[in-house]
Amino acid sequence: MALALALGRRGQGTCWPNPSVGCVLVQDGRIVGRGWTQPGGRPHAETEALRQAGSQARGATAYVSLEPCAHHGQTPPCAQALIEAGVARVVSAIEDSDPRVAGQGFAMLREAGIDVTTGVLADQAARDHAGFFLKTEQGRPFVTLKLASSFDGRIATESGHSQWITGQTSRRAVHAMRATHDAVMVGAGTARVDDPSLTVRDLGIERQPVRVVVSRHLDIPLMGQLARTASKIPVWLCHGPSPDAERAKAWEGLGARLIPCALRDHHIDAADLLLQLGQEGLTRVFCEGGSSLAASLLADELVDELIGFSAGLAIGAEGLPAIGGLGMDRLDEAPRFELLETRIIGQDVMHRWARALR
Ligand code: AOF
Ligand code: ZN
Repeated sequence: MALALALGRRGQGTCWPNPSVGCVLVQDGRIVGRGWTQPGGRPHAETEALRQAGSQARGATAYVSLEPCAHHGQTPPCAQALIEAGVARVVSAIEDSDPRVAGQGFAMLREAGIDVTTGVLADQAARDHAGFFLKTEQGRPFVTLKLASSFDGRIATESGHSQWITGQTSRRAVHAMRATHDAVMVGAGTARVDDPSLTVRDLGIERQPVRVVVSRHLDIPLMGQLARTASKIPVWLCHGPSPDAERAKAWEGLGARLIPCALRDHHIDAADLLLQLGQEGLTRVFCEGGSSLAASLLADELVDELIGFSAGLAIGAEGLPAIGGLGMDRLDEAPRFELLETRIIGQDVMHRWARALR
């Protein structure tokens, strides 16, 4: 199962709107098939593993990191494929939250006389599939907020100079993290000041994450990196009601998708923003600031994982803080996180935190 989970994680960032599942087929203590969900979400993991195993699947045990599906989608159900291949036993990590499956995959297998065990390494599976579960259960994707800052939590000097606070090794690690998400998201301020391309570079990946920019007025330069590459790598612009018509037209002409979102207190409502992204099929979003977008996500407790890269320099109080105002009086109102991991990366410290459940 640990191997099935690891195989499943290979597809993270490439399978949305589907979960990234892994499957291992074992016959007499020997692995006869391995598979994971393919780019775009199909074929499913089981199909891949069964294809590899061929006739050796008969009598084998299938380890699957999610309940095998029971519905007729664009392909016949995986539960049926496992039955037809003559698999003797299915070990699954966790039930599927998709209402078309939810327990029915297990039921189909049991009815066919297959021995079914579930709940194996369920905690890890819940974490790996968190984006898919959030999307099916709450309608929003999993949100990772990554902030690279000075020792004193600043992301730029007063004049906006920010390149570079963290080192090259950290920036490379960030590219690898981007690749495990369906989309990379920034606020309009960051898009204007940094002119980022928000792509994954130098890692040999084929499928780029969607680039999401949140801008109430669509106030994003039409001459920058995002505009230049919008016809090749998706750019989605999340904007408020009645944006500037000319800019909207220009961006659509460049190939960007426009996604209207609701406002709250004159800003794009973070909760609605994420619901819109969930509706579009995203399961995992990697937000890289800036400080206002980070603050609105944190204020609404919509950050599931927080990743900090802290560098050994001090910028001081005039610098731009990593996180904008949260307007709280007491510490018990502060969003809390639990430490998952710390790592030294080059000269920087990477720290990863999970949203604490209250
Ligand atoms: C599996 N194995 O590898 C994955 C599963 O649109 P479809 O027909 O591809 O079905 C998508 C649903 O299948 C998705 O919502 C989830 O319930 C399940 N994903 N199931 O047996 C897999 N990726
Ligand atoms: Zn399936």
